Amino acid sequence: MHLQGSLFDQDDHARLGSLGAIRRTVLGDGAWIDLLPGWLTGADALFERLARDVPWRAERRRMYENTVAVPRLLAFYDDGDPLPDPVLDDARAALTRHYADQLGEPFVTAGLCLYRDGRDSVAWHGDRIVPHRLKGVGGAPTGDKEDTMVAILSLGTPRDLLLRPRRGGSSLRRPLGHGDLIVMGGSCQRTWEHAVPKSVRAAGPRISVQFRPRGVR
Ligand SMILES: O=C(O)CCC(=O)C(=O)O
Repeated sequence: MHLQGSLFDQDDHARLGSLGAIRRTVLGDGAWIDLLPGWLTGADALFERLARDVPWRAERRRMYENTVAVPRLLAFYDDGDPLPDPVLDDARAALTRHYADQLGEPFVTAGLCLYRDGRDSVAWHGDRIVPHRLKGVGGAPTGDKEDTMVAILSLGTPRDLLLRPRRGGSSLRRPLGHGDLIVMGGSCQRTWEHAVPKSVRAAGPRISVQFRPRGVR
């Protein structure tokens, strides 16, 4: 795996910028995304450290009659687990502070994906809200009404994140890498889907770090 670093970010020390410059795009159906290109400087050096130090797992998943390899490597840090780099603790804390009023709860978990090259990908999906979170008053499920946020910090080679409305319609594309931040909010996980498609062009490695509130996977 070889990362072609960014010419504009030669910093070895990972540093977060201000979230004040983040820009919102309203997608419709109650969904929105916030984008902040280059939130983290020193992102390539952090990529190298995480690629080397994180205990990456290859997973297999059942698909109909077969078990197939999940086309990316994964690591998951649950609530309370020490994160693999202190700047990720800072990022999670900064996101929790910035979105406190809108989210009303902290970002707690960190899921990491390593896309080794253009053959690695993630298929169309919305993140799941686990059942214990879906109990409304009297135990009634409220899952179809629940809004949440998922914040993704991208490191390494930019890859396209696609978003499309579940009810049909065209998709939009955001290339994300080298320290870019995207936050998906409102109804985005239930009224829209997202994916990182395979790339036919040669693509270098990318790591995404997804921060989520409790009970969102
Ligand atoms: O890598 C990304 O930017 C997206 C990851 C993702 O959607 C997921 O792991 O659920």
